[in-house]
Amino acid sequence: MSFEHLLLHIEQGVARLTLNRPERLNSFTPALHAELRAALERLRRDDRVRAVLLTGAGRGFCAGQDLGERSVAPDEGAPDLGESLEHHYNPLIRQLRELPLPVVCAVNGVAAGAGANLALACDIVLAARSASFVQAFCRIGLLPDCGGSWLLPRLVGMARAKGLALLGERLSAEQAEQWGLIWRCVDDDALADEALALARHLASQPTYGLALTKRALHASADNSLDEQLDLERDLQRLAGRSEDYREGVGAFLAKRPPQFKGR
Ligand code: LHQ
Repeated sequence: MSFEHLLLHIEQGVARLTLNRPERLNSFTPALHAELRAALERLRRDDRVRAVLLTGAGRGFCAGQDLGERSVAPDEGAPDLGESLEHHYNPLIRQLRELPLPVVCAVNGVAAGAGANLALACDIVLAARSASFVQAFCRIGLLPDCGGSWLLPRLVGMARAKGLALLGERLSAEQAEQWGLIWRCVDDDALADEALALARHLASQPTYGLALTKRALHASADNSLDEQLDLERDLQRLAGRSEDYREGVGAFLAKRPPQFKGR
């Protein structure tokens, strides 16, 4: 499978996906959307792949929608941006959230608009110290999309979510870490290695259990404690039937490192 705007490299259980339109800060076009979704679908079906690492080429991570495609002439009718969300962005965010694999995002530079919220939709977000997050939507008359209006208040609380979304100021990676928006901010020259090491670690872990963990945490946003307890019971039942659970307990009792197969 070859791509024009995306690089895909699979090694040691990790699929590294690199958004590759650096001259436009890896902003999204329909073609990039189509490629990224096709790649994620392929990874979901590939048994060799047990973790995904998403990053950007060049000095930015992703500047959201390519606005070059969006200029509207005065005599043109209003565009239907809802169509773009329905057909491109929303399926992408759902696909990432539902992927039964851990997704690490290495934010190598600015993440703006949909690019910022794409990063936040990943499971573990590392960012280079020089990277930043911009809810740029308000600067062009839009509201946060790609799940941003749902995720931001849950990650950083309503006061900070409103500040970010209504002001559209750059938030540094360090501040993002301090606020709990991301997992960790690391030195620029360490980002690629640390992100890969993290993804490789995750790829050696009980993949099915991690997928169930993702499901439970996502569901918690809308569940009562009672509902969540029931869900934990049901998912733990499934986890307990996995080969990796058997291996984990066996290895613990035998005082040896486990060899998880992801099943
Ligand atoms: C760009 C872009 C860009 C094209 C930088 N497009 N060229 C969903 C539904 C449907 C439609 C609408 O959108 C959405 C979701 C969204 O994502 S809405 C939000 C769209 N994104 C933005 O509004 C961000 C626009 N970009 C910026 O504000 C800045 O470029 C940021 C803060 C990202 C980076 O600033 P700088 O580091 O100062 O870089 P720069 O502005 O100089 O950009 C570098 C180049 O990249 C430049 O091209 P040039 O030819 O002058 O070198 C920019 O024009 C281009 N670029 N973002 N989204």
